[in-house]
Amino acid sequence: MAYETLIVDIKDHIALIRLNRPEALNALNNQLLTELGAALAAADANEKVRAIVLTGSEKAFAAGADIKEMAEKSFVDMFDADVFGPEAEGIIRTRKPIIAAVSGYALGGGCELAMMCDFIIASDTAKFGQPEVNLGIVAGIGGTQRLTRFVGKSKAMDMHLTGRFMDAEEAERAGLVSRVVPAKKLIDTALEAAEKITEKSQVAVKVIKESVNRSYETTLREGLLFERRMFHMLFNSEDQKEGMAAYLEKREAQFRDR
Ligand code: DAK
Repeated sequence: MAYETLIVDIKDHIALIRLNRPEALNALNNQLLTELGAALAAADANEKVRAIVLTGSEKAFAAGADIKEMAEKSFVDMFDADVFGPEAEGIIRTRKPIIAAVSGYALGGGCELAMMCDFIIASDTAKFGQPEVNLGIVAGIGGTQRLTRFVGKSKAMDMHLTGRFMDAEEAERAGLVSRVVPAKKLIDTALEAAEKITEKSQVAVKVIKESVNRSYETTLREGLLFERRMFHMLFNSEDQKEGMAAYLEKREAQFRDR
């Protein structure tokens, strides 16, 4: 499928999806979110793809929801169309791992989009923020919920109430991003991380993604039970037998995703 707001490149089991609205610092308009949903669904359905890297430009991962598109909308317009509801659901429904490679601004919906991915690798130029308060609104695609879980109440309140930006170093310290690398190495680092994932058993990879995400959805007791049952279940996979045999025989495992 041809996209106008994305550049999609599939190579060696990795789908690299680049947001591409440079004239608006990759602001998330309806078209971009619809195309992103379609690209993620296509990557999820493509047997060749085992991991996804989502990125923007050097200046901006995404500077938020498109203010020009939203400015004149009424409550009923937003509510009736359930703006961003189905799009966000589509992103988090993706079963393959998504790494956000963030350079420059990740603001408002851009920060929320990065947080919907499975982990974030940031360049040293990255700036995260939830500046919706400056527009007289609140975050609407998970910012008050996800940022609070990533960085705790105090920092989340600070970010949402003052609208200040967090640089990459602070974001790493606070646990929002998994690593920070020089801007020039961002895409290579994200692709290397994705490649590592592609070498694993894809059965285990999917179970791990579901299990970690379960920690956000349930009590600790239920989450521990879910994890333990998943662990038990994987002993029914060929990849578990192969992974353990390879370890004992001191050789590389040859996973078959079975
Ligand atoms: N929307 C539309 N256009 C944007 C944009 C945005 N969010 N951000 C930047 N642009 C456009 C600028 O208007 C400018 O276009 P022209 O004026 O040249 O036509 C172009 O990108 C370059 O931007 P600047 O000239 O401003 O570049 P600077 O380097 O000077 O500044 C900046 C970069 C990122 C600091 C600045 O552009 C900025 O403050 N941008 C706005 C950031 C922001 O407030 N983001 C939060 C948006 S609100 C909802 C769910 C979620 C949301 C809403 C509803 N529902 C469930 C209903 C989310 C809301 C948001 O994300």
